[in-house]
Amino acid sequence: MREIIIGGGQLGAIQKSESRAKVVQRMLALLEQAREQGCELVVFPELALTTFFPRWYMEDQDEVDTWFEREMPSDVTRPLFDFSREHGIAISFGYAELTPEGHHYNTSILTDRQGQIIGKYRKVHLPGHVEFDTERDFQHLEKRYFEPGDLGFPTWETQDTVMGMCICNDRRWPETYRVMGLQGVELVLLGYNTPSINSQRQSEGEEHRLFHSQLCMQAGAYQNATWVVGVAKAGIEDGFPLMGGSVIVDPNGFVVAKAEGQGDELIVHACDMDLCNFGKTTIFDFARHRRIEHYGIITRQTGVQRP
Ligand code: CDT
Repeated sequence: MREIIIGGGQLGAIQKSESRAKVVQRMLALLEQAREQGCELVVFPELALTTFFPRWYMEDQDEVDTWFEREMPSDVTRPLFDFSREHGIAISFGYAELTPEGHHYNTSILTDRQGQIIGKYRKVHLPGHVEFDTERDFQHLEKRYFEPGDLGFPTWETQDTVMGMCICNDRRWPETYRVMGLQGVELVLLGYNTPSINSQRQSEGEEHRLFHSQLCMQAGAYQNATWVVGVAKAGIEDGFPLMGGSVIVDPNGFVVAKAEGQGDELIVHACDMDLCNFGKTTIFDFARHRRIEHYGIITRQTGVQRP
């Protein structure tokens, strides 16, 4: 048995006016709960340190850059890394990254149990749009503020487990999980900020959105025989609702832990990484069963070409 006690640190709403320092205090409170429950790894949401700023249209790049982190750890986030080291709890969380070369990414990092960053992922599937869209009930400007990630979907061996990360919209794409699956991933960590309503189709409400979110994570877990930990930033941010629904999904696709509310909430499960072995050596033994001679279109072609 290779057990890791994993916490999903769902965050409730973060208002536009709220400081990073205050959010870090909330994350530390969740980490303290996680410590009491014996967690060895805690996963936080996408863009965990601030409100979901891509809902706000901005033209001034200096203003945009105020939402980005130029270093990690920074003075304000260092207490998270200190807590990780002092208590032997690895952490993963998302933030907006501004590199020294001036690139903007929607990023997640993973530490080891000594608080050292051992993995970085930059979001590949950026949803939304570039310009202000008058047809939408609210904006989703990730394509304006971020560049697509340039690191692919790497995996890392840590805590005797192959781990990978993806971010929010990535969870809807089977390619995300399969690229990591082909590197033997046993634990996929992901955070999200998902509006409770579709800005282009009001009839698509929260129940519908929660269903799609969970459907994707359960499918990704089952089809790659991997654990998936999906963690929301939820609640109403300056009048705009984000859904909750944080889950831990086992390698059979079953949900084994689920958040109940839309506030700060820790979900916990003792995850045995050896549960991945059966699927990986039978129905999803890729080496024996995949037929790559028929999959070329997946990397040759982006959009649909009808017959
Ligand atoms: N943050 C993020 O990626 N949210 C998207 C919303 C899609 S609608 C533009 C998601 O897939 O949940």
